[in-house]
Amino acid sequence: MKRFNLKTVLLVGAALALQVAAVWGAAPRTSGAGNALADLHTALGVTCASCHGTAKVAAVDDSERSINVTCVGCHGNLDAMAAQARAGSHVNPHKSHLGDINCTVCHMGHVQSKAYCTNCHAFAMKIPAGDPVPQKPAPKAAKKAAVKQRVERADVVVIGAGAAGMTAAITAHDAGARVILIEKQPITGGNSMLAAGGMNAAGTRFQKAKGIADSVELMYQDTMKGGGNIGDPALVRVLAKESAGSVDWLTSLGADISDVGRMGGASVNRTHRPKGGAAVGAHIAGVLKKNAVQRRIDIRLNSKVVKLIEDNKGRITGVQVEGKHSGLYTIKAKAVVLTAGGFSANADKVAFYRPEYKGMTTSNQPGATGDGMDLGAKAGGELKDMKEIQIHPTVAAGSRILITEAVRGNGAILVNHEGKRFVNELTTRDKASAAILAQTGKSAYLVFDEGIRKSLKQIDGYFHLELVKEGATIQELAAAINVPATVLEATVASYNAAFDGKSDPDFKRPDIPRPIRTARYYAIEVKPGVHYTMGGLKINADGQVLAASGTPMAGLFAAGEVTGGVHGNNRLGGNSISETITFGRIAGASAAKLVKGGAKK
Ligand code: MEZ
Repeated sequence: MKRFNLKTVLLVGAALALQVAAVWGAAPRTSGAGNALADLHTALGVTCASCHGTAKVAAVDDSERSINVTCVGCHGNLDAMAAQARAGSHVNPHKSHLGDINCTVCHMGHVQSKAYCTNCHAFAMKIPAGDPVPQKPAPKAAKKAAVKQRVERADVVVIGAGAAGMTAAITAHDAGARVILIEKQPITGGNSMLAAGGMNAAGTRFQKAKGIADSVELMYQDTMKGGGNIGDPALVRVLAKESAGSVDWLTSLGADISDVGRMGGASVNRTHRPKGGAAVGAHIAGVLKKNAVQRRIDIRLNSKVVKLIEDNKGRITGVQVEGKHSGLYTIKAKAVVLTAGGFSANADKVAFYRPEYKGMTTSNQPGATGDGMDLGAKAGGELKDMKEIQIHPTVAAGSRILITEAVRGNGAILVNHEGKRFVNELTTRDKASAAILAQTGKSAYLVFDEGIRKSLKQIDGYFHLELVKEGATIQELAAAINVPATVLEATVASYNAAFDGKSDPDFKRPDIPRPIRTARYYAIEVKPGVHYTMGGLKINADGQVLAASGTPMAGLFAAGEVTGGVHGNNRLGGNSISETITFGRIAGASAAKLVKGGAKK
């Protein structure tokens, strides 16, 4: 097949835009906007068969892997595309934390793509063939249901391919089960992909190497206290006890989580992240995906589970799936694991449970809509703590970009529009968020210096996204963010004195690892945003979903944010990735045990 350079394709495509209307009648299924890849390619004389193959034109698998092979064949892979980035552009969308994703995630083939970057980033980004265009509504599932559905079989179906799902799938696979991992979004990773600060674990080899004295009991106590002592003690014990083993497990799969820092509410440094302080989520999601692919686990993207299937004894025996291209079908399974995440990106649901959060931004990916909880509840699972919704104190103002708590952990302070500190920056998220919402403009500035910047690699990303204001002196920084210079100078001087004296009399911050005295000086305006939903399906320590009666539901397991009970009324930073790995391993192992006949249910 002829190789096209993307730049050429797009330039020629633009020049031919007027001709597109003329060829429209001859074009295959298009978006109707003249700006889908189908339109651009057709205008260039590229036939349907060039992309879809001749055997069965338009036969595209739900994961769109086949079509992606063709895109890559002509244009090169993401690395090749990233290498061609336009000079002068600081944004290189082909090189991102989303990892190795299909071209059709952001560029629409025929129907509107998800255009992931523009879902979260505030900067204007013109994505070729990525315009949001009005679409004809997709055919209703009910119509397709009229035709006989195909039925497949698996030992274990895992619903949701974030960290918990990929972990459960890998664990069940390694225990001998035949696993299908279903994901409604066009990419794997879920919210875990966006996790920034790190993974909490107590008593790890990395803590020991740094001389950090921690214990399972201390992590348990911190987690219970941070969650208002309403967390399920049995689940919190498991989280703390298994955490070091989960770090070892991830490390054995190839992850680097050797750097250790501190998050709010922790008594010691126990938040593990890649060396140099890179974001934890994209790294871990990449490692898990690679391991799942190496094991040839059947991962199906663009596939939404619409129903859990029960037998006449109430056992969960499979799922009904709606594939983007394949329509409705059934997978019969001996065990189903729900790992579909929380509902922070479902504004209606958030407002239903907490009307006061109506209209608030979220740090979550768009798929975090709570479908997994709905599926489990509809099948008889008990929901708990649904009103416990976490507001993260530091989402960059005017965006959905989370500014990781690790910036504060590594030394940054929160300053109000009057130039003053107003809270212990390492307090728990509920308290820090409430303190920010009480300030002028319901926002604050996160202030740090070059030393703190150098201590945490992920800060570079905030510069890249143009979220940072700066100055060569504190005075210059004050001018850049429009706060009184003398007040800001006094605030920083007093914080540096607290660092020198190892005590923070004003706000009782428990740990000041660095002062703020190395030019340049930086500030990011931050506002609280919906970050995490602590509530969800009730589970036991084996990862079994519990019915209202308290008895385990036969064949149904769950792990991660879809569950409730681990975090009480406030999750500690770093406990989410920890939960996904530990409970993902437990749910995967329990499901495999059921398949092998070793479990009660
Ligand atoms: O666990 C989290 O939510 C987390 C570590 C977030 C962050 O601020 O980085």
